Amino acid sequence: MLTVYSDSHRLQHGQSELIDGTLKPCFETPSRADMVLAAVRERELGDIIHPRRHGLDPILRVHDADYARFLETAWQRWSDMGRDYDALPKMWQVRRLREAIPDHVEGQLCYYSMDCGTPITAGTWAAATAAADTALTGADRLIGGERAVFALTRPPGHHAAFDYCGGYCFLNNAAIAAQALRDRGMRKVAVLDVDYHHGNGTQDIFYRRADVLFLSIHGDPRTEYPFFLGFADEKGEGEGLGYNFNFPLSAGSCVSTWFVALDCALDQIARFGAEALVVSLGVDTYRGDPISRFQLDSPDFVTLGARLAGLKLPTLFCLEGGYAVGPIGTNVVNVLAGFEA
Ligand code: SP5
Ligand code: ZN
Repeated sequence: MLTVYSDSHRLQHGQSELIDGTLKPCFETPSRADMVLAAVRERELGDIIHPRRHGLDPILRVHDADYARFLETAWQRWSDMGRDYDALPKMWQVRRLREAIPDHVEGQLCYYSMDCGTPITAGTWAAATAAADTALTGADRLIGGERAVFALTRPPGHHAAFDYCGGYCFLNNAAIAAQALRDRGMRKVAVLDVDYHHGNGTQDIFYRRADVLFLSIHGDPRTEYPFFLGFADEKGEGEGLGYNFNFPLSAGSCVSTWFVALDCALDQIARFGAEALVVSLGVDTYRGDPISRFQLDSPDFVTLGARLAGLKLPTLFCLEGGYAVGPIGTNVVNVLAGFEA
């Protein structure tokens, strides 16, 4: 399988995130992508290519232009205030506060984010756009006839919505690629999100659309991040009604429960008549993940890959979460190798 990879991911290297009430070193680190790339090489998965630049247009197909401009300028405006440390928001626009977009960078940081775990740094925009280009180059190759491509995207994307960042995500790589596939002739595209956390951003982007089916298997938001979205009764709106499927599973759910949900999701993708599949591939479902509570073991990821291959669709894998850094490469490449077996 072809891999698309850019060293520019290193430009996103946050210091800390607020977790369990204290500032802790970021879980989402450059070493994650290094480990995945090393496993791709070691297992001889296939060629590794660099992304081509695609510019802003395909990003603005799924993201708000003012949000993108904020991301692009935030660090400069923050450092113009004399700050030489990461930008993190410190409050949110909750009920009955004004909805107007603040002018000041500090207010905008609060307006355009959903949590306090997603630091904006000097390299955030360069890294995030390189990840989008990585996914877009993967989409190019699918259009060119490739059966499957692995976009080694970092920072991840699935929590980034139309106009906000969060959950270590800035630009929604999988959604940008799914839209590019639509724009280049694929009539129906399915996005399957197997990350431990609900793909709230991708759901937000496609919630009113019938041409992109979104499905997510994740820890139940009653107890798990992102808490405010990912419930089973979110089925889409307007034309999109019936084209959004959430499979929330209790934290601690066993492997067989997880695969039952996967089978339900795969059935829906087949019924939909998808012409291409984008997989938001998080491996934080691993039993040893430090911030998640499912129990998949490394060999289970081979099974996951094999089941996905059963759909017989052109498939783009975009890397999302997975924070057990030691085994992350094995777990990701197990999915890809299982797909190809
Ligand atoms: C892409 C992705 O996987 N983003 C995940 C963002 C999750 N951020 C909040 C995690 C909160 C975990 N709380 C459990 C702490 C265990 N001590
Ligand atoms: Zn996750």
